[in-house]
Amino acid sequence: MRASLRLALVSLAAALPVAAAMVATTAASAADEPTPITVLTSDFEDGTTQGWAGRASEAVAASTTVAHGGSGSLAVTGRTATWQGPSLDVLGEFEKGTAYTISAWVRLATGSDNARLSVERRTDGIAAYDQVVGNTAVDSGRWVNLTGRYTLATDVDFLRIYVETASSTGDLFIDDVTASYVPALPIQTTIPSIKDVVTEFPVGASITGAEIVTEHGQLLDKHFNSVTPGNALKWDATEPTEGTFTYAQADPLVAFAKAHGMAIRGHTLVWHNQTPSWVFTGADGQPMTATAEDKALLLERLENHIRNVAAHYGTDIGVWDVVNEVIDENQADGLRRSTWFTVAGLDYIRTAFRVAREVAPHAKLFINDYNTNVPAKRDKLYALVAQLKSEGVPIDGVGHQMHINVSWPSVAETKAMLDKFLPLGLEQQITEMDVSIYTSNGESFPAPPADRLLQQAYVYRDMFALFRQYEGEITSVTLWGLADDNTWLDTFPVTRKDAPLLFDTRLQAKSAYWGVADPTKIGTSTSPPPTTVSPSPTTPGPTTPSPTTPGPTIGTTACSVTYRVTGSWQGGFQADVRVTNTGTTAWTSWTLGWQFPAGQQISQLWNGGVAQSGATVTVANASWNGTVAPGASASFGFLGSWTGTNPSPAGYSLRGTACTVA
Ligand code: 9MR
Repeated sequence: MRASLRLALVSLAAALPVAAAMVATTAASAADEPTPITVLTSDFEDGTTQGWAGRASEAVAASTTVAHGGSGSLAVTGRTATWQGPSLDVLGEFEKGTAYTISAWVRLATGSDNARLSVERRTDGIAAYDQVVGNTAVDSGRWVNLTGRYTLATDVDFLRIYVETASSTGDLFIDDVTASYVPALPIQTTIPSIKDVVTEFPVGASITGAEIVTEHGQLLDKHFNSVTPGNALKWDATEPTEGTFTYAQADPLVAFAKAHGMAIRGHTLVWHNQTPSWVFTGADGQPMTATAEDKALLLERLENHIRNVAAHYGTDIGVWDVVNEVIDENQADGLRRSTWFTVAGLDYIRTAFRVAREVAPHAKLFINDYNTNVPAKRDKLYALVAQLKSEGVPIDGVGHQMHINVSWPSVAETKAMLDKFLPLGLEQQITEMDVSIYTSNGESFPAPPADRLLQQAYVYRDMFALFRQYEGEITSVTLWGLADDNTWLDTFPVTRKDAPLLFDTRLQAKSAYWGVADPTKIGTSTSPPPTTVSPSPTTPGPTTPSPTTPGPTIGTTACSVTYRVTGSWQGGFQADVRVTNTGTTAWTSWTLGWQFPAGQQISQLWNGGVAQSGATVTVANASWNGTVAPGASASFGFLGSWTGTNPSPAGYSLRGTACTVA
């Protein structure tokens, strides 16, 4: 470890409260998250630059002119471009697949501007820039905090975090920069896979690079059989400058989907957002207007874009959102006044479908929009689709985004939305479903309230029950994200933590998941909590065995145990335990006991209920992994603390019967 970085490893366990076991409806995961592990702290209190450098010729130096905390900060002077600023090598600190929270305090020497926090990464000399925190107003009068999350999703040989400004090149200061992460929990492998439960249509998730690595990739693979790259196929990602096509973001996502046999929805060929400004700039360098010349150039660019992007993926992409969000129900004709429309009229839509059909004749071509349940919007969309169809425009389906919340819309309104389009004989897909826990812009919860999570579970239950009645007509249902740790709703319509998906921020099943997988388990103790917190010895939780709990049906000596420490840090560790039924009779429940040899203490356990008294640990099955057939196994995992040494237990017993140690 370089001296310039001070690695502050915080014991997870020491800070963890031991709480009573909770059911899904009593608390939210965010509140239960363990203390993050800090991998980087730069406070500039020692009079050095602590490894920070400029990105070019600008100078960085320790300073006492201003400081956020203590008396030191880092001053950056001599900037000649907005992208110049302080940067730090984090190649040795950041691991692929781990979600880091990066925080930095920024202050200008004079004036005001916007500041950004980003990561530059390079692989084999090819650079890419990932924005962690977007434009944030900063000035010379106060310190402003930039905090964002970053997951490295590719192998790199260069990795630096940096701060830049949007328009000015004046001197600036940074201070108290930290990067930390919360260790991932293993995914629950014994709960039903959504894709096995819902068989009427593929069930998908929108993904970024962060969703295909480590535990996220495992969760995606376990539950979903379709994916939609959330941003990677949009125009700004695929053709940032005219005629230069890049697939660096999307290719790994498509490769992952193919390797795991998942369908891929291509999103999106034409949209008014995330489209570079050059697309709408005329040959004269001016913004395009409704002239014949500009229209011809715009349609030519559109055609060239679709030919390249759709051809690049060929038959790998079976569905394209050809046009996205083209409806504005407040217009008499129902058509959004985007630059696409004002320059090219309806011809941009006609051209897009025609070219997409030509380049990807195998693919189903969709028109996609939000709020399609709202009658006014629904009817305008219907009118447009009916018109396009009557003109012979090759349109195959209607995509309903379904960005909804816990109290809106009703099932009846959603049913009316689907029924409206049935006479057209087109496919329908739910393309971007999420269920916000918020019902107004004024709300903001530090952690998702229990009643909202319960409401959300019922919404997922009722909506999926509805969708499943449309087998053959609804041909795919996609959620806009994999888990609550990465959702666009954290910053829209205001910045606040939302929790709109089936899995919580630590990838554990929420009641919402059970709403889809098995509604009988919503809000009962059989529903695994978002984060399973171990019961304290004096407060038995729902999964802790009571003395009267009937024991497992065990034949002869019948178990073997694998105990594996999967991660260890100063004072803390994570372990996986697998207990295998080596006997001849199925168990209907199980209780595993052991002695910790060196004072280890369990602070949090998942996929089971734990009681610890001194060195003696007893773990009982959770409701969903009690049944273990001969030859099969049940697994659970835990976080614990240790001091001195951390040896594995010497032996295990299953309700009094010794197990072999594998
Ligand atoms: O999920 C996307 C988010 O990361 C982007 O910042 C945002 C910006 O336009 O777009 C989000 O995806 C949108 C999708 O492409 C179209 N329907 C609405 C989605 C949520 O905004």
